[in-house]
Amino acid sequence: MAKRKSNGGDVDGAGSVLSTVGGPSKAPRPSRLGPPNPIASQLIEKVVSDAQLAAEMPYNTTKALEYGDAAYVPHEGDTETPTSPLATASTSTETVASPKVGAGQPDLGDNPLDGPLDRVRVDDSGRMLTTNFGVPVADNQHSLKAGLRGPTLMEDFILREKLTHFDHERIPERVVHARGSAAHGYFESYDDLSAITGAALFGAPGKRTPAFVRFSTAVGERGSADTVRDVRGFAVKFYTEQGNWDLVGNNIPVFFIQDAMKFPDVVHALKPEPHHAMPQAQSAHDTYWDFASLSPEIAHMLLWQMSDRAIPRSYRTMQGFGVHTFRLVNARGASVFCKFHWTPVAGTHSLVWDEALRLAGADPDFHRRDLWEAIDSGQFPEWELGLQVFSEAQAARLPFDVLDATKLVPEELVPLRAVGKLVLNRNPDNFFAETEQVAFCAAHVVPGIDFSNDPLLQGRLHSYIDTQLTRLGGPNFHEIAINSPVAPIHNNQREGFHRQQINRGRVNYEPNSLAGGCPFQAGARGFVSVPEASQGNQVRGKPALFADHYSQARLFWISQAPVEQDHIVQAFRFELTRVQTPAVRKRVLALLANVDEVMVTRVAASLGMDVPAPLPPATDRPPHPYSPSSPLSLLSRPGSVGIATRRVALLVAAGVDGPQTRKLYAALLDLGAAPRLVGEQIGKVAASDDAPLDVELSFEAGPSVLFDAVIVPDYPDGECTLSRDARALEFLRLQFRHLKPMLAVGSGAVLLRTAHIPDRLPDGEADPGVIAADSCDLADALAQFVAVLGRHRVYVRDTDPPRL
Ligand code: HDE
Repeated sequence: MAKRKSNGGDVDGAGSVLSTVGGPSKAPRPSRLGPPNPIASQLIEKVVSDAQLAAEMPYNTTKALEYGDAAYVPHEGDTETPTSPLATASTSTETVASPKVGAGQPDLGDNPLDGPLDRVRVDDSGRMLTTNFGVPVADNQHSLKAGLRGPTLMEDFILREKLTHFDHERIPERVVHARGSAAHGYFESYDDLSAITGAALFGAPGKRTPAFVRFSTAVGERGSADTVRDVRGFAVKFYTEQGNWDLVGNNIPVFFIQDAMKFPDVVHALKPEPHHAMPQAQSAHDTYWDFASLSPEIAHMLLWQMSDRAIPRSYRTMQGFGVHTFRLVNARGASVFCKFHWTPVAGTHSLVWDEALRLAGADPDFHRRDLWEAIDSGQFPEWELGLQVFSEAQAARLPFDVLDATKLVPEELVPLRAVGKLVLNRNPDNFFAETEQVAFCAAHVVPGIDFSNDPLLQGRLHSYIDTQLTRLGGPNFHEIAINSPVAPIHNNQREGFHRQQINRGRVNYEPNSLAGGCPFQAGARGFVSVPEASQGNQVRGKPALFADHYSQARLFWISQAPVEQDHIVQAFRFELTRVQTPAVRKRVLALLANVDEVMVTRVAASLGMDVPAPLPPATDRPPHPYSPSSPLSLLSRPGSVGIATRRVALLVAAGVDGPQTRKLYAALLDLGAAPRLVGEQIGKVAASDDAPLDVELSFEAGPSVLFDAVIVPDYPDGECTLSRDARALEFLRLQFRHLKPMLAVGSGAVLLRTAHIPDRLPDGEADPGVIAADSCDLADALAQFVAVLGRHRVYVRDTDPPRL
């Protein structure tokens, strides 16, 4: 080895420090590498500290713990701290700073991608237009041409960049749940649940965890209407300090099928028929009912799907369910089963089917708009999280298998425990960046939460990441801002399309000594799967209890209020009338014949058919005789927000009582409702006083279905021109038909009479939702109106066929 001294400094091994290949048998420690040079000094520091760090780990101290009994106890990886930050740097030049590379040297252990979304929020105020690479754009109106009338030039990199980006603006839509809307918010824990779960978000009373929630329909394409009959997705992403937990649930607590193997089949059957791509976002077609009637495990889901649950008034008035049985695990590794329930503070409310159909045309964005408007006006939607917690021994005593996703656990058998609330308090800044690019995954759980063996859930654990690889273009979708956790991410995964993280250092494997063992395995501090014993031979099949397809379908039916039962029968009538193949219709009736005799008789009669012989059941076991379960009725949860966010139309035309209209308008606003003046066209109408009213919405732009209730104020002259406008009369008739509260003040009642609105129910009783007030008892009438509106709809008015 060459040894040279110069200016008294030791340069032994300097050449090896300068080289990236080979070196002496003993780590070199020169004090300089030639003429004084700060970077070279750092290179020495880097090489020396690097060698020291590696030497700290003479062997893999935890290797033996990977085997045999020791493997049952997760162990933490061995780790050493470097003597200099440069030891783990990629380069000795990392301290060279610039406006692009920044300071260069990170805080050790830091990953700025975990930071709040502020890091990617962009605002253009006061800024010049630029290309994607920051070049200011002088002219955004014209392409570059050879002369004013000449051909466009290939050289126009600005035009090409703009068009190319535009050409690729779309990404594939979700294969299911393509249509959705989302919002930010937080989850607040009521208690310390550490006795049953190690999940940190439940760690203390008052603890808040950021959340992002996406609601969706399941079947329709991205541009389909919100109000179609369908199960709704209720997907919650909790950004916890232990990583992201995605509770990817639905607004119905049971599912169509029992095994992941059948998911592509049920979705294919539900989606538009493949030959002509119709119908859009509808289950009312042959292929769905063909599949359904050959898959009797669907019976329970069918009842929910045909109920008003499948046409919610708002995302804010839906329950949410985790559907599967999950496990909660405490720090000692003890686990219990758990079902998750979200209960809306605003109550559970639904549309009327005819209203839902019309809304699909009048406002396909009805639910998206509703969520946005409520949040943007500060009326933050809230849900309470309830847990049904039960032991394995309790589960074994239930009359069904808790691993079967077509069954629910009646609240009478295992009560709900309220453990926290979810509040949505911020709309997204950008639909695509947040709502479209958010990627939920049923497999994303945190320590303290684990899966059960539900064979539907087990299949989901695969699909969600897999689908994002195509939808979001590669394996780095976790770096998309909305998806990245607030918990630190540190691992040895590298590269792939669209990688943003710039990983420092040369180590991308574990075990290592060259990065002091980092990132080291977390051991007991990490996610540890419940040590559940598995036994049995390999088999494709289902447990015997899964074969009871009808007991809980019947439980749902007998738990419904009469009006809810009517709606179920009418929904079957609608769907099966649209089916074209008689044999399919008949088979559905044969399936329903196993659920309830009265129901199937009514459905058959509504189709002009006889009740066929029931489908042969898949088990000899007699059906379980459940008692009705009141929480299964939508009407059991009226909510506690009064008329907040309810949309109320005040029908105004020339001659309307101005002071009274203004008073009503203000009173509704004070109660949190959203009143609008609706008339023949926008613009001023002369009121009874000197102050004209400004119409906010016309009958054609704001038809009846957009409103929860209507008020016709007084027309002091007794003459209201709206009585000659068919649109106004239709408005009132549809309000009536859709069971909405109607208040007519003074001679406003004339308009109701012209529209033939009955103020009596068929049995002769007064309709509580058709309220006539003389101006003198306006306060009482308004109070009655508000009370009825607070209960959502006037279900006692409901008749089949409708009276108007
Ligand atoms: Fe999904 N589901 N699913 N699902 N699911 C998807 O993931 C899948 C199931 C649910 O707002 C997809 O990112 C399989 C049950 C919601 O982004 C996909 C099976 C429940 C959302 C997928 C199921 C759900 C999805 C499509 C049976 C209620 C929307 C795009 C084994 C508990 C999440 C995507 C959002 C989305 C697969 C069954 C709810 C393809 C294979 C049961 C709310 O991965």
